[in-house]
Amino acid sequence: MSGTYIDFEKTAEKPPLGNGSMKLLVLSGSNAAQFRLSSFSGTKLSDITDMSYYTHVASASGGLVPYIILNVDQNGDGTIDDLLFFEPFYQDGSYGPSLPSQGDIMANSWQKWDAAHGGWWSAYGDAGAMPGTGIMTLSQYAVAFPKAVIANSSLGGGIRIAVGFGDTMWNNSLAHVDALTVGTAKSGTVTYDFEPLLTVKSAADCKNNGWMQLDSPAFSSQTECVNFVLGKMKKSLNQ
Ligand SMILES: [Ca+2]
Repeated sequence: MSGTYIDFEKTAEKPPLGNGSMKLLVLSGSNAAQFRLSSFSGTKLSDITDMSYYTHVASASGGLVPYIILNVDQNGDGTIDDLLFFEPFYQDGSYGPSLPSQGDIMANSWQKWDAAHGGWWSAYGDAGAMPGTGIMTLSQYAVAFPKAVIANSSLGGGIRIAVGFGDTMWNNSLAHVDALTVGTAKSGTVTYDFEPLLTVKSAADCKNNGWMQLDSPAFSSQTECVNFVLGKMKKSLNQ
């Protein structure tokens, strides 16, 4: 473990979906922990209607909240030309007065961030999108780059939720993320519910559609689930 950590775990404070969420921990801030989603490569920025996620941070100081990085191919030639950053810290209405105010960052509280309608900045200042008061929406950026699409790289998916990459100020940052939603009018909207893997412990777990919730291993019926538990019991009796 190189100072960063991602896990899916049961979350003490009830997450927006289910019982669990994705834990992101950076011990040494020059490292980063990131989740990468590859399902939207080739999606035009101008087609994105939904992009939101929920965060929960242990500390509100410094505005250090899991942020989104989009790998962007500006002209559709297959090469990544830019990285766009959505940072919750800039979404309180004071940096982009024409953008919706999404409130201040609060510690120990689940907060929703609307990245589809919030402000972004470009790694290279392209389209004039700059950190702070230079943030703009994806659709404003797409005016300058109408062919711009999300692009996966050889390292992973083109939509990333990240912590770190910011040196010592990120040291020992603990955050949780849940309910990442991405959608376009054409392909519909998908919400990702981050949950720990659930393993069957007894035959009772299989009943009342309980088998449908299990994923380590997953089952295709209650019978299959019960047989798996009975098989394990027999095996332990034989030993
Ligand atoms: Ca969840």
